[in-house]
Amino acid sequence: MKSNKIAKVILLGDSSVGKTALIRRITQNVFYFNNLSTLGINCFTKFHINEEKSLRIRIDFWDTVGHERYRSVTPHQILGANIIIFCAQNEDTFQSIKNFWYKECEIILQQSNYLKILVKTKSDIRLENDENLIEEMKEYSKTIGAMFFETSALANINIDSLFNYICIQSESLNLKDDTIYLNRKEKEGKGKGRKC
Ligand SMILES: Nc1nc2c(ncn2[C@@H]2O[C@H](COP(=O)(O)OP(=O)(O)O)[C@@H](O)[C@H]2O)c(=O)[nH]1
Ligand SMILES: [Mg+2]
Repeated sequence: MKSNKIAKVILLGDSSVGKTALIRRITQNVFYFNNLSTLGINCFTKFHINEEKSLRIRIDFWDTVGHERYRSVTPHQILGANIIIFCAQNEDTFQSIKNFWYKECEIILQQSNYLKILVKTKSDIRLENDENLIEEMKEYSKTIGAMFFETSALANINIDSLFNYICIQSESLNLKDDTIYLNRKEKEGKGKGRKC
């Protein structure tokens, strides 16, 4: 591959909206009713390869490992993010996106050009006010310039569409290089090394 890149994806939203389940479904195609996985591992990876463009993108999905319970986002978790997926399941958790998670991201990421996605999770569960909520979420995504998806990790709804969207959009984002240079000359020649 001529070009190897890394895309940093962060999922944000209140506790229990289904962020971990979404990551596990996207990256491993599994679903667990009780996600013990949040203990320890917090980054899951999936590759996007475009043979025609000779491009390989390592897409890292970062889970928020319980901090969301205290609604504390530390800048280092978010800094450098290329894509933010805001996750909400119902009216309350959607209000949290508007009043907290999105605002916090805008403060931390400021002028950075990051891709925004708004996801309504657990769409296998029908809620009383679902139609209104979906309309509200669509409207809101337009105002913040986000793409909107209704997903279910349990029923595997729209998971592929979401991942495909991430892959296609990643190709035109300004991503970090993931090329490992074997010797210094090669690195100096290209002017781009791997920063760890
Ligand atoms: N019905 C349904 N339940 C889900 C779905 N995704 C997650 N859950 C359940 O919701 C709970 C919280 O999910 P989790 O991924 O841990 O939420 P997180 O705190 O945002 O990471 C767990 O009991 C999951 O099994 C879904 O798509 N549909
Ligand atoms: Mg979790």
